[in-house]
Amino acid sequence: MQKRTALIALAAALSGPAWGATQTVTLSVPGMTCAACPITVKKALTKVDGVSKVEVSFEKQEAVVTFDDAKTSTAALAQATANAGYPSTVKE
Ligand SMILES: [Cu+2]
Repeated sequence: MQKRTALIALAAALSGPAWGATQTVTLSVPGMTCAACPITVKKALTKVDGVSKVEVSFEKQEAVVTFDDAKTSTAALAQATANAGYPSTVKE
C-alpha cells in the first residue's frame, strides 16, 4: 500500500512541472463595451494567484496576462474574467 502511494506520488511529480514556468497568454474578451470595462477585467485577473502582469486593451478586446503556470492556468484566468462578467477565450 505504501509502495503504491509512493509510485502515484512519483508519477504525479513526473507528469507535472517540477517548478513553475512563466507564461504569457492572450485572452480574447469580446464583452468589453466601454472604457471602464478593461479596469474590471484587469482587477479580476490581477487577483488570481500567480498572475504577475496584466495588460488589457479595450480597442483590441483582449487581455495579455503573464502568469506562473505552477500556480494558475489559462482555464482559471478565463474563469476569473467570466466571474467578473466578461467571458473570455484563449487566443491562439
Ligand atoms: Cu464598460
